[in-house]
Amino acid sequence: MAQRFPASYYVERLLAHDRLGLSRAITLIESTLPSDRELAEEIIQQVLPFSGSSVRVGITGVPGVGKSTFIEAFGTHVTSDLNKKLAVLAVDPTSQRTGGSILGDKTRMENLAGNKMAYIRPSPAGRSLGGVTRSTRESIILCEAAGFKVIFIETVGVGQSETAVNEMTDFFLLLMLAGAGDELQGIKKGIMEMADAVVITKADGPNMQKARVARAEYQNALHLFPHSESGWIPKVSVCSAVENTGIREIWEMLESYVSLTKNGTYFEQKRQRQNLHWLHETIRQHLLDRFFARQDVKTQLPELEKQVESGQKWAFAAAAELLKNSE
Ligand SMILES: Nc1nc2c(ncn2[C@@H]2O[C@H](COP(=O)(O)OP(=O)(O)OP(=O)(O)O)[C@@H](O)[C@H]2O)c(=O)[nH]1
Ligand SMILES: [Mg+2]
Repeated sequence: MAQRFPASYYVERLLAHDRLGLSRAITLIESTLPSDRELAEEIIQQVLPFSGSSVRVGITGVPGVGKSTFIEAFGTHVTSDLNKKLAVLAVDPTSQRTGGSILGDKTRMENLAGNKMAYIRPSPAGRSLGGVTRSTRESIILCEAAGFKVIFIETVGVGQSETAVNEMTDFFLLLMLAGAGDELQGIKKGIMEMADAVVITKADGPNMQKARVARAEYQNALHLFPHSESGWIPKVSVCSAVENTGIREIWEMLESYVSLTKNGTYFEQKRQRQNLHWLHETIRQHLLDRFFARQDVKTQLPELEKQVESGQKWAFAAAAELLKNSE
């Protein structure tokens, strides 16, 4: 088993903004061992009062859209031009690529990876979506306690992980390609609806014109969605991470969102709602895990599944049969 320290060690190191301490604390919260969980929860509880003061930004888009290159350029702007400490985390439950997509392509983030103002942490490998989201959610708190003022959470735009990332961030950025075909490139309407901004990537060279057209199209598409109670109207921007154009404007947009929502109560209320979401989500997940781990469920379920499939038994009756034992 990996080396463990008393809770006070992690708390002190985090509050001293020590990177090694942060890495060790994240490794601990990624563990599923019951003794580690207890220690992890104690640490999080203690640093909670020192968390919350960052801007949490979700970044998503289909594979190849340019997320890593964008994070490198955008992150360099945040750390080098704005002098803000940045943490980059990921929710990537599918990732088997050398322990996570972020480090897998370290070459695309060369600058950030070697930057003292930036901290990059890949998604824990080989875990379920529920496991990865819990770790990332807790890592946000640890990074904030360790003095990070901006947090990017990257995810791949292909499934449920966007919803989870949307539930842990203040601002949600969707990266899109221009002219890569309709159907919004397999991005589901629900994901578009979550976006606070759509960023059209690779707006350089021969792509420039297409990017401008796409911008107008997406702006129209976003207008059709119901307006958010925040009063924010989702924006579309274009950028080139390679030529470093449009990057500064995206940060300015983010700042105008933050000042708009902090001007009233929306910013804080959204975070409170998210906390409640994680409370309920954790309870739901725990009950589900316990239910499916039960011996009687494990033995009876396969047989009931067959009967339901063949029409011998009614689905609700079969479910009731299993559930009545837990009441
Ligand atoms: N011309 C141009 N190419 C870009 C730009 N950004 C990224 N690319 C290229 O697009 C390809 C994919 O970029 P990545 O940053 O790896 O994309 P990704 O979304 O992280 O991809 P996955 O990690 O596979 O999901 C690479 O070949 C990049 O060099 C850009 O601004 N302009
Ligand atoms: Mg990538």
